[in-house]
Amino acid sequence: MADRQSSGILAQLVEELNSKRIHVVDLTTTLSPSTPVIDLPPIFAPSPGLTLTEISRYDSRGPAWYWNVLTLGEHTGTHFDAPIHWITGRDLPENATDTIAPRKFIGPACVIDVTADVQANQDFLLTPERVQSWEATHGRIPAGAWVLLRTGWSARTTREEFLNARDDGPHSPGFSKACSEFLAHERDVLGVGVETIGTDAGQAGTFNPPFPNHGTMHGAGKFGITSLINLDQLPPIGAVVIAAPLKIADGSGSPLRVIALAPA
Ligand code: 23J
Ligand code: MN
Repeated sequence: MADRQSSGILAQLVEELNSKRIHVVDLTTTLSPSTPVIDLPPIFAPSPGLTLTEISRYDSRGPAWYWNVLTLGEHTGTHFDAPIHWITGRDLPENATDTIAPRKFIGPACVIDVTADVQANQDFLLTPERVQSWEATHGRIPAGAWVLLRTGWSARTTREEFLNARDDGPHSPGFSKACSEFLAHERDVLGVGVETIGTDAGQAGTFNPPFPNHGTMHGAGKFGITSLINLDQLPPIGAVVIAAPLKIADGSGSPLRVIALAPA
């Protein structure tokens, strides 16, 4: 009976997908050799973008098959940040791409729209107060939710616009340290997802401490997802995100396909 009921829920899910009452939103950018990677100060080692090398393409190297070799940094394009990525998460249990419990790859989405704020200020930081005013309208962020920061940044399609570097470094929105602490500790989120190249603001290298969202989230065993698109196709609550990184042994993250199930 229990089996019947649970398979009934899943059969209903398939039916809702078939009838388009639930639609599948692709939150992933296309991964290509021109996908931008984060531009750290030159004193730090850079992460390489994607190189695709052909093995064969229906030719003498393989007459009936086409395939490539990928070379890329783990943190390229739409990608997942595991807790082990940051020094604050280095000793946590189940902190790498191969050891995170797969249950954590599925969670409800809370989408916070700050597009107008970011239009006025490219360095906009989400604050706990702003999250609480969102909660006053949409309800409390449940434990195990993804908080997706909708900034409109994915409309910036050239590398220059997307990285938005000036003489004093990159400028893009993110989270205040207090906000990351609030989401990790007061709300117990799965993590945060952003449209920008990293889960910290462009200027976060100059913050004290530097990169506070990485330090806070990963120190609390939480995740990050970057370079999301199509967040404007999600409701503030009610969508479910599926985000499973590659099972790289001791991996700090990976490119992935991020899918949302959204009510039509
Ligand atoms: C390394 C150092 C700083 C940052 C990052 C990586 C990322 O954003 C990343 O992709 O995790 S801010
Ligand atoms: Mn990353």
